[in-house]
Amino acid sequence: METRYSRLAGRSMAFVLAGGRGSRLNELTDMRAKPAVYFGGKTRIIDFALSNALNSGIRKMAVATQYKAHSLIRHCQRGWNFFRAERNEYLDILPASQRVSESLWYQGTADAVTQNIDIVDSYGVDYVLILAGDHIYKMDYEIMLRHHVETGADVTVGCLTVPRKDGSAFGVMKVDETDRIVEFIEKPKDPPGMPGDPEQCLVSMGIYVFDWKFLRALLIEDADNPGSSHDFGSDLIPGIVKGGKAMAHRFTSSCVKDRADSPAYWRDVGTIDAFWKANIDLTDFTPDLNLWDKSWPIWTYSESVPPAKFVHDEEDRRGSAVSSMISGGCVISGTEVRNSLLFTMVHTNSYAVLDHAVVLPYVEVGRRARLKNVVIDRGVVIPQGLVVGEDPEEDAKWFRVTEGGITLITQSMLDRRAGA
Ligand code: ADQ
Ligand code: ADP
Repeated sequence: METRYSRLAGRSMAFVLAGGRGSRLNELTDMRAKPAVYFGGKTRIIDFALSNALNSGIRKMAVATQYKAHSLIRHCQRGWNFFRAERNEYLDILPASQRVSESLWYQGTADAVTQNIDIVDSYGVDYVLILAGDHIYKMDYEIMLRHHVETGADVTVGCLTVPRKDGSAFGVMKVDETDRIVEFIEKPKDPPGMPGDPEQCLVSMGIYVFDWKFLRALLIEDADNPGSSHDFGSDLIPGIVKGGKAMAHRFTSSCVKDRADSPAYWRDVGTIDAFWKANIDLTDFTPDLNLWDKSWPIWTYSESVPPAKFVHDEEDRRGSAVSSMISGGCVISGTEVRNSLLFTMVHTNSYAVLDHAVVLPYVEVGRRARLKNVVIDRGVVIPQGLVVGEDPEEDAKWFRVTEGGITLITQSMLDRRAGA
């Protein structure tokens, strides 16, 4: 019978790459890195990768940060500080800090690991799981580690299928009948379709398992290569495909504990439209992403706040929410909330209507505001009577209206409007 000690997770560390900007999230990443962007009411994007690692049994983690890392670092310090070094559990935050190299930043994703080789060495692990800190999914990495060990691969690449038209944003691969990768092209202009399914392509999730000894040697070699951009997707993985053994590990529903029979959920919430939709989807009757599963919790830093409160105002208008998720600390006073997701400590006032709204923490919604198909940034004060989502031309004068018709509202946009 399997015992805890036979788990490969106990001999592994997770190295989370969390330095990317995520520029397609526009003003949502003006002040914070993409992995620190809020998602799902209580959590931030990075909590998914870290929770997957924790739930898989990994107790050694490092988070490499660089771009606008302040709120990300603060979040990790507040929410992920329960590791106990005396039990060989570690979570290190590794800002690009010129510790080793003279260059100011991590040059590419592989360089982020190279600059911290000594720290990985100190963990004494056999396997390193490289993760991206900016995707929403649940995955048991123990299964991927086992696949890696069973096939004796040099690297195992997590992969999934996407429509071919979306393939250019990814590393795209071709595999043989054993799922050995025979070709890997980073962000091809014209991605190859899959045999038998030409409108789909097999793409990298940007997550990799390596034997640490192998990766360590490869990183040292790569650091000396002036022609390399020191990036996993552009340099290291294509190199291994040519000269070694790279295996594809398919992300399917059997990689997810609770929903073995439903399609595996994975989202890159890299645009405002995708971010809005993935949050609003959680208000569905049966959302594809199950956040209610106690066997696979998404851990986070959670403020101590009172439960959400719904009040009839003085004029007896009902504060109500239907098909919505309302987080702790919210006060819904005389407001009608429909198909919306409200994060912690959102306060709304009488006669206001929120419809398909994603409202980040600490937002105030003034009386008679009507907001539809919006994303509202943290801490925004919505003035009384503001109407958004009914006249796209008017909205576009002040706010960011996306291709998909979603309006992003930040405080600086409102200040500009108020000053005009
Ligand atoms: P991209 O997502 O374009 O492609 P990248 O921008 O390198 O890759 O980001 C990967 C991860 O590393 C992100 O989590 C990002 O935040 C982080 N990151 C980026 N630069 C970093 C740096 N210098 N230091 C620390 N962290 C950094 C990659 C792969 C593709 C794959 C997609 C899947 O290269 O092959 O298909 O991920 O999304
Ligand atoms: P992010 O915008 O990435 O969420 P933080 O959550 O760390 O960044 O903080 C954003 C802003 O909110 C900061 O200006 C901070 O001072 C403020 N803030 C953070 N926590 C609270 C709180 N409990 N009450 C009021 N303001 C807060």
